[in-house]
Amino acid sequence: MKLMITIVISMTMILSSSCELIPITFDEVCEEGMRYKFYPNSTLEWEQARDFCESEDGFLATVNYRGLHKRLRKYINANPGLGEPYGNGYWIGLSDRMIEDVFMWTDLTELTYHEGWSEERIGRKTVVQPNNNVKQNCNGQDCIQMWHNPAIDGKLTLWAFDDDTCDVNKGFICQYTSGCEGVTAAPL
Ligand SMILES: [Ca+2]
Ligand SMILES: [Ca+2]
Repeated sequence: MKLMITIVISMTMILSSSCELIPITFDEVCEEGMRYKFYPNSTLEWEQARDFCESEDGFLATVNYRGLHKRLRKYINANPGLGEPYGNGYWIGLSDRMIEDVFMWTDLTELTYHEGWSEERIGRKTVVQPNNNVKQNCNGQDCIQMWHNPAIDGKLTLWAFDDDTCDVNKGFICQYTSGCEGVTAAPL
């Protein structure tokens, strides 16, 4: 039954709009020739997730432009199976592990999309990420997730960027350059 619902949802998304990501299975989507695969039930640390993606000839997802970020988060919100990843988020391939506050993707290119960071109001305070929080680990936070922020639960989750401790276990998104040949989404 669940499988049927998943298939129906996927088919609906294929037919609904050419502006949507193109799903392959419910947890894989194509965008601009790239394939993105979600691993919501993973319990890997950032480095383990990175190595896993590389062992599959991929890499931890590079989400370096607004249109891609928006489409990925819309896709997650539209698929119940993706909405509650282990550890409240998906690791992506961004970190400041080498130099504090210099955020780089796993291919060592720098972050150029800066609007993706989480910004939340808690009471009168606005908490802006990255905050390199040292509460849980004195070394701070150097690995980036697309965050299912529990503080804004109930609203449509933005899956905005947040730095977290690298040895936390959570879901992740791999990106692959193969598997989407011939699949074209509408331009942004
Ligand atoms: Ca940091
Ligand atoms: Ca943080």
